[in-house]
Amino acid sequence: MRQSSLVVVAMRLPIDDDVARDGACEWRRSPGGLVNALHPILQHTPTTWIGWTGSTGPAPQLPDLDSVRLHAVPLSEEEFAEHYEGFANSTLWPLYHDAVEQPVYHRKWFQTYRQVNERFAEAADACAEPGATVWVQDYHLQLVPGLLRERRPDLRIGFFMHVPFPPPELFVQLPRRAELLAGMLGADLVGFQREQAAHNFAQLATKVLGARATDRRIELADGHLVRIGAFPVSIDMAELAALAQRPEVAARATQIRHDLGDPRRVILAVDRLDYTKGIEQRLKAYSELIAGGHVKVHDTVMVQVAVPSRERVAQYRILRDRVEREVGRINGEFSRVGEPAVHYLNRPFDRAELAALYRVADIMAVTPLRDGMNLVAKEYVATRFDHTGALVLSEFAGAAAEFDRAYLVNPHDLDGLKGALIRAIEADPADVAERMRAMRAHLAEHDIHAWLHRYLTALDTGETLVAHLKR
Ligand code: ADQ
Repeated sequence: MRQSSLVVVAMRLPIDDDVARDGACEWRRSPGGLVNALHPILQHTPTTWIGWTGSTGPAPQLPDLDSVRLHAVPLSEEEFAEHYEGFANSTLWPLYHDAVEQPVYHRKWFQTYRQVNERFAEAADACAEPGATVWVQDYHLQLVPGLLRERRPDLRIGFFMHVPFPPPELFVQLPRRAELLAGMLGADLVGFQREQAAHNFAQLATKVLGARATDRRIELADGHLVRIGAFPVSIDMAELAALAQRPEVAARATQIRHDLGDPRRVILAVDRLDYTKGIEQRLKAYSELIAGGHVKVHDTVMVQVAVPSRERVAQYRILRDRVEREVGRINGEFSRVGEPAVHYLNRPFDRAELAALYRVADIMAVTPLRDGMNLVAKEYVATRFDHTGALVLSEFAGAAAEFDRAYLVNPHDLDGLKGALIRAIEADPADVAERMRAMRAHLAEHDIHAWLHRYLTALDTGETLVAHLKR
């Protein structure tokens, strides 16, 4: 086994897997994410990425990816059902998103969750050289920092939560709440998307474990000190901006607009098909705008991209049926021949096609009911190099803490949602440009390279790791 001085531990390996069981399009798999940002480190630091391929059965031997060593962790069919679809995505995911769907509790699922977390911790132990830095990602692997610290007190361990971390009133529902908190507290640094999440975590450490905690640090009974804080994740703005400016992407954008009937305005939404994303509320708001005569189908069209996700989980199948029924209802009621009111696209696209779509969007509607960050909002801003385009953004997306110049909205308030869409549709172009400029300036300063630098600096990995990073 080759040992590395930096080990990233994430549920998924950073590879595109066409046969992925859940059909999900998660950030970990997007080629422009964390792996690219790690690039400047890789020439100097042997790095291993530990994760699952997306297929059940024995783990394959994988070739290095851009000099990152890939270490696949196997999952059996039963583990996939009980850890990934079960405890991670039917218990923790809904609970962490304000319980917008009822979390499901099964004792057996937690046992399997722990078993899979143990396997990831064993793999990290095997791949980490003495004194290495291990960076664990997200809610699928919350027990790994604790399990790993027991085995390897010599390691520097970071944990980052990509999804929201809920207020104590919700978290305390969890039957195994103390174990889950203690698992995260095995890390030296626990990072969240928003300050509020760090605050919730500190309160829980006090309430459930009796630790001494502030919003910056938690001191455990055994003297172990854990630093906590907000590290809002980001995207590679420069890369996406460059892609959006390519002539073939511009040509494709013109073609898409033409295919849409050259409408005066295009409203775009791009989501994983998930009940946290507020897709139904958004469609309803749009249909009420048509019904109320605020928008006319031939001059304002809506494009809803919704990539299938976690399709074997019942709540996701039910959502898909409901969304498709609503799209059918709206189109049945308001479309004219050759002029659908809603263009509904239910499949993944490559980055260039996505960039072309963002270029077409005069209004981008990002209105999740709750979201850790929401990278789509940042991707849209990255592609609007000419400072056009209005972003309608939910207050409940992590991105809202950074984009206070977006048209912010409470997506639970249907009239408020309609009002924000109308404000964005009717906005003065000078106001739109001024808002977009401010958001782009923020994003340029806070891109994925800055995120990585801030996190690794806070984790105190030593000069050798951060010295080579782009800022
Ligand atoms: P997700 O819930 O998956 O991520 P999000 O942040 O919006 O949500 O990222 C979705 C990604 O998928 C984006 O990069 C987007 O471009 C891509 N995508 C969407 N539709 C696509 C399509 N049709 N084809 C191809 N790609 C598509 C979780 C948390 C978020 C948090 C991220 C990162 O739920 O809150 O922002 O992790 O931390």
